[in-house]
Amino acid sequence: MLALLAMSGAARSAAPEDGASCIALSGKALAAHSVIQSATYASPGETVAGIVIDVPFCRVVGVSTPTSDSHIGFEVWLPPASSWNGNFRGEGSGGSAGALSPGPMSDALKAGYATMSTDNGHLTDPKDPLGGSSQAWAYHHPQKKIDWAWRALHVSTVAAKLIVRRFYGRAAHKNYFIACSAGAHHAIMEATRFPQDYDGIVAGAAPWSWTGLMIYHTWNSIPALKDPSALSAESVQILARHMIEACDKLDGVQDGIIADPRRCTVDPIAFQCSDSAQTDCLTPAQVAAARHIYAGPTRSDGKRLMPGQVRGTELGWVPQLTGPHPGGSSWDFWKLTVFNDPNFSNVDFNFDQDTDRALATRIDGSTLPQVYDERPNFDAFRARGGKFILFQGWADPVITPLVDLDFYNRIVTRYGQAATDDFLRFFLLPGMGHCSGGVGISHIGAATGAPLQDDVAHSMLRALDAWVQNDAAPSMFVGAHIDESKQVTATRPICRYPLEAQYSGHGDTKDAANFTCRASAPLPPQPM
Ligand SMILES: [Ca+2]
Repeated sequence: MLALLAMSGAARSAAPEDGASCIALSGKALAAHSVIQSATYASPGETVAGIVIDVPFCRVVGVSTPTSDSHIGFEVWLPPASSWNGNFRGEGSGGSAGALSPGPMSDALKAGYATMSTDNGHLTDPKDPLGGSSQAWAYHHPQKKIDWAWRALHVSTVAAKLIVRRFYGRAAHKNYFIACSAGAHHAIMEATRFPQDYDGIVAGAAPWSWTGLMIYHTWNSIPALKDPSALSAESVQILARHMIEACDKLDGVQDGIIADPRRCTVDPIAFQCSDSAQTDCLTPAQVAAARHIYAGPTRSDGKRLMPGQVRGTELGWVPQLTGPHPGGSSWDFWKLTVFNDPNFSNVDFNFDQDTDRALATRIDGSTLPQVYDERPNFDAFRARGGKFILFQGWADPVITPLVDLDFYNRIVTRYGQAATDDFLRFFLLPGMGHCSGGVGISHIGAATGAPLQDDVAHSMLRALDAWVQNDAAPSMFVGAHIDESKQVTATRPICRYPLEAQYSGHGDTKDAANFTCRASAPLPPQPM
């Protein structure tokens, strides 16, 4: 019955052979322990995975089981041969990534791509209070941990590319992967471990050291776990307002945005209440919490485990770092993924002993960092002509921009600036939050939001395609701030790091035309 319905839909909206070749995929086994569970033709107007689709396509649902403990779900959406642009695009997911990404897949489909996303080896339990951060699925399941860390995206990609070949009778001309946050972690895994999988990648807020990110989230959540008054909606508003007042003009433009927060080194002690100041100020516990979060996780011998958070991110701290289970994915990571100890609580995390214990933990014979962390080794990816656009919001309250910057600097150390520019370029967006949003400048495609225009000057996706296909590397994009009523209130160049957008000194500071990408002035000494 399902097949008949699918056939009738196909007959209405695409060549009959598309529907027939779609349904013929159903039940087919693929290499690498992958099988197609169903293949049905979807018609315009149908709701698929909660999204109303306005183009016809072949919806392929598959599963990969590279180990007996694995169950990696994935979907591949294939436009009719007549409207296929000849290319393939994988779409990443966020959080602990137990879900497909139908929204981005729908966007890829509309742009003519064959597209895929994977659940990374588990489905988020809708009843779990931690939602997408829960890791009950990982408890005593080492192979599922490996699936999540790097294997699921690879096997899903291999299977999806085989499905593309079967449906269209040929491989995609180019293969791209688009992601942010946890999906960007997977993107780096692909480029460094499986460089043949993708020709080009756009990835943002990329936690290259997942273990470091978990330590960082745990560290940042300690102050409010120990004293809920240390972070409140009111206190972070006071702190954020004072930081903006102190640092807004350091970038030459008074616009409410701290363009490069490394220039903002104010000690929050300046905003502590005193005999003469009793309002619009912070308690000693609130000052201590802010200092702790800016400093970043540090061992008792002074060794830094991860870069700290930057100033200008404070408004996003409360949802991330307060409540009964703060710290995002890190809440379940130690007890269920690493220590297999459901009684472990992050409030007891010892940044000396527990860090050592965690980093020495083995998963199927490999250490935790060997499974979860990446190294800046893009040798094979760049040798085969791979291109990588990395982006990060300067006001990301979830993943400190300094961790992407650290990774980028390691890549430049390995290859040199010129050789790095040939295969990987880094774009930092002033005032943008986690993958999108915030007070600043964004909207250059992918997770950052729809670009002002769908061309290489405005869209990272268009630019990636031009870089891969024509070797035209992107130097800058024109980004925007778009307000709640969807009005563009400012435009600004988003420059290839290490360049930054500098105001010419003349004309409207809300107009990108009055800025140019230039080398930045030396930074002040960084605090702590
Ligand atoms: Ca400013």
